[in-house]
Amino acid sequence: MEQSRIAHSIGIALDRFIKNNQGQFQYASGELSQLLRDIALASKVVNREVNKAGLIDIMGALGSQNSAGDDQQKLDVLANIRFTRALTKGGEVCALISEETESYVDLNNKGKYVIAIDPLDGSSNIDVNVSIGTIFSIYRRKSPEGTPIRDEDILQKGSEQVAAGYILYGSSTMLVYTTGHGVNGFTYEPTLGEYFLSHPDQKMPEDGKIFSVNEGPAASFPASVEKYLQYCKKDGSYTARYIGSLVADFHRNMLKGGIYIYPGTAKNPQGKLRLMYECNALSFIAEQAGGLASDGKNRILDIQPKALHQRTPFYVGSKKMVEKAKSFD
Ligand code: AHM
Ligand code: MG
Repeated sequence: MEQSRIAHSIGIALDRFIKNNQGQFQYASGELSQLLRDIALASKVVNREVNKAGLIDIMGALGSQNSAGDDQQKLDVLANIRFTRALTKGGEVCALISEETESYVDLNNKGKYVIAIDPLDGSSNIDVNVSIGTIFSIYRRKSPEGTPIRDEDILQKGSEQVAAGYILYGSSTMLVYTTGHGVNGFTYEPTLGEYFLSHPDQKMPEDGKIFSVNEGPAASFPASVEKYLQYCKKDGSYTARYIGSLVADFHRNMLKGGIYIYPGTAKNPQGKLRLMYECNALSFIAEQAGGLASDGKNRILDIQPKALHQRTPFYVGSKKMVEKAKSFD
């Protein structure tokens, strides 16, 4: 009792929170905790670079190099380098799946964990000073440590995640994660360089009034999505909010109650979003917060991935809204 009161005290630093809650994890050996700390550390570096984005651009335009003498890189590539470096040094991860690399990257054969990451999501917003995010899913490898990575280690269902989270680089920077025992959100304090618990045991409102859909390609949406959108617009009681950064749209809907939909379209019949490093993590978090995530028919977490960069239609958010959207099928 006392332990859980301390563990959930608003204002507790992320490191201490991870340590206090380590015992909740079935295989508690400290490695998952270290892995979460590695991600948090890399996210601070990325946050610093995101905050300097405009300046980097100016310097980039002058053809300058950074302090290490490297040519200036695009932020999403840079973020991939930062996370890969942190996870390589940490040693807990055997294989890394990233939006930025065609096939998975072998990190450390002895590592127990596999990570799928979108290092910087929201590419259309990176250059225009609008919120962007990092999304990550963590799995335990299935093959014995020290042996070569197998497909079964990489292509795991979302229901097998042992932890997942996101970092939102917004008006403030937040790290939100779950290890399957609820969802906790931490806000970054830049002058102290530390995340502090600000949103303990987050719950998504059961119902909501926000729908987040890019209706540009609506002419090729499935009829069921069209009907649901008409339903949302029927009496003016719903409101549309769409940032175009999945993490930011998801985060707002989790706090306020809402639904995010990216259905199949003529351009992307399977939707635009990637199952392994965009949808699975947010689906795990949504369910842990009392929400739902579906491809319109099936639970996202039950989909068996067949390829690293597989796409899926994505409906995520407040339970009643996702159920309602599915009911038009
Ligand atoms: P990205 O991985 O290239 O950044 O694409 C993913 C992003 C999501 O963050 C966002 O929800 C979606 O693409 C927006 O797509 P659109 O511009 O088609 O509305
Ligand atoms: Mg992405």
